[in-house]
Amino acid sequence: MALGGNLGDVRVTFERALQWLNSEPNIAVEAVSAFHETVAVGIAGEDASQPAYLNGVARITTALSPLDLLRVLQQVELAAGRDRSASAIRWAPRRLDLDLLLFGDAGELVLGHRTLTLPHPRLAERAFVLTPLAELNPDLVHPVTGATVAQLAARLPEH
Ligand code: A4P
Ligand code: MG
Repeated sequence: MALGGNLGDVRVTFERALQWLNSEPNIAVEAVSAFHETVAVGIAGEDASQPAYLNGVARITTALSPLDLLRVLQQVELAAGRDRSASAIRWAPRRLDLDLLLFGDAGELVLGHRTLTLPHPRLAERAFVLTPLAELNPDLVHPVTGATVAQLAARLPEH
């Protein structure tokens, strides 16, 4: 799971979100990366006019289906005060964004559902996700590209 946010005290929001998830009966938070400050990425690339983001990733064990887990993540986003009416503006600043990156014991699930795409469609190109993911699980294989997380992170363009 990816955590992102660029409004409010994001570190506190992340800690609360992780506590909330861990208190759910069917969810255990197993590992959490460091949180990194990152330049906002907009539709046309990096966008320094938006507040900087804090990003991290967490590994979760769950008995829930992917869609049920997504529903819980969306409840936590709302509880964190994310204003979904503002999300008519794509990639608007937000207090908390929780995305599913990979699912399955080896991250192997491939899913193209109306409300959930796995692996996350932009995982392979995003430094703000790959860098913390490579901290936790460098050897996970992206089931569509066949590359490991460490390989994908190494392929990112230099800034
Ligand atoms: N959805 C489909 N697949 C997934 C998935 N694997 N995980 C659907 C989570 N959701 C998934 O997401 C829109 C819809 O995507 C959901 O209703 C769900 O059914 P959203 O969270 O409501 O909206 P969003 O996050 O604004 O859109 P999107 O397209 O998910 O944006 P991204 O790709 O998450 O990008 N820059 C930096 N530095 N750090 C960031 O974290 N994040 C974004 C948002 C842009 N720039 C950033 C960052
Ligand atoms: Mg999202």
